[in-house]
Amino acid sequence: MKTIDLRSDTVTLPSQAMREAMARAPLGDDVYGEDPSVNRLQERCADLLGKEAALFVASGTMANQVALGVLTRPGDEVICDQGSHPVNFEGGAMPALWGIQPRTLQGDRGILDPVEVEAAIRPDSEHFPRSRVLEIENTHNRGGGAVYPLDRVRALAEVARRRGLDLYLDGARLLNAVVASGVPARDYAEGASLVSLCFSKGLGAPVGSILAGDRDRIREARRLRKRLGGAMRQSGVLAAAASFALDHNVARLAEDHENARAMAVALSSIPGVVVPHPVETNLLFVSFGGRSAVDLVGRFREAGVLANPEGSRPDLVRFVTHLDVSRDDVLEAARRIASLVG
Ligand code: TLP
Repeated sequence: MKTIDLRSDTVTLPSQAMREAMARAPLGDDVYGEDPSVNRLQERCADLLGKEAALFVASGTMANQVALGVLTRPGDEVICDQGSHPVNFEGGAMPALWGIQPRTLQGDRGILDPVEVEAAIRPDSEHFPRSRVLEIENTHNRGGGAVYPLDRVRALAEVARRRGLDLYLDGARLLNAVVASGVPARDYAEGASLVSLCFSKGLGAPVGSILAGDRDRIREARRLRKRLGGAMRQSGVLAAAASFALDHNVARLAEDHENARAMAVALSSIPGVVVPHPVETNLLFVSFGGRSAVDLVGRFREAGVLANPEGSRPDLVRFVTHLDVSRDDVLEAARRIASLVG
C-alpha cells in the first residue's frame, strides 16, 4: 500500500532535475560573500520582493527570529496573531533569544483587524513594554492557509507606519498567496520592513528561506544569522535548489490548491465531517464529528495516510497538499479515510 503523506508541504523530496541543478551550481565561501549561487538567489529574491537586499538563511524559523532580532531590543513587544508561527512553533525563541514578548490578538483565521492592532499598541510610558513590531503571516498557517487580502495588509502597514512600529511579514507560504490571489509578492511586501519566504515548503526545495529588506537591516540580519550559527559556507548547493524551485515550482502551486479543494469536497460527503474554513490554498482543516484528532491520525496512519493534528482545537486534523502528491493520491486518501470513519 502506497503511503500518502499529507503532514506538511515540508516533506517533499528534491526531484532528480533539482538535484542535477544543485550538482551543477557554481560555489564559493558565502561567509566571504563569494558564493555566486547564493548571491544570484539573494539578488533575485530582493527583486521579487521589491527590497534592496536579501539574505539566504537556513529555515523559516531562522528568518523569523533574525527578523525579530533585527527589529527589536530586549523588553520590546511584538503584536501578532495568537496562532502565529513564532508564538507556537519556534521553541519559545522570542523570549529565549531576544528578550521580547508577544502581544497576541485573535485574528479572523489569523487575519488581523487594524482597529484591534491599533488599540493594542501601548502608550508611551515607563510602565509598559515598548510596542515595536507588528508581525503578520501570509498565508496564515493556523488560519487554515488563509490569504491576506492586499487592502488589509496595506491598512495594517499604515497603522504600523503611523504609530512607529515596523511591519514584519512571515511569508513562509507567500507564493501560495501570490498564486491564489494574483497579487504580486512585492505588493504584499511593500509596507513591510522585512519579509521572508521559504523554499522548503510548497516550492519543494530541501532547505532554505530568504529574508529581504533594506541594505542596513539586511547587514544587521547577516550579523544575527552569524550569531545563531547560520552563516554557511558553500551554501550555493542549497541556493541552487531554491533557484530551481523559483524557476519551476511556483505556478504549479495552483495544482496543490485545487487538490486541497478536491480533497475537501470528497471528505465533506462523509456524514458528520465538517471542513470549517474555506480552502484557499494548500492547507485543509477537517473535523470528524468532534472525534479526537490525535486518535484519528493514528488510525489514518494504519491506512497509509499521514496527517497531523492541527493543534488549536482537539478535533481538527490538518492535511497539506504539495508537489509530491497528485490528485489521484488525495482522492485515494479521502477514500481510505471514508472507509475508516464513514
Ligand atoms: N511550519 C511547519 C511547522 O513548523 C508547523 C508546518 O509544517 O507548517 N512560518 C510559517 C508560517 C510556517 O508554517 C513555518 C513552518 C515556518 C515559518 C518555519 O519554517 P521552518 O520549518 O523552515 O523553520
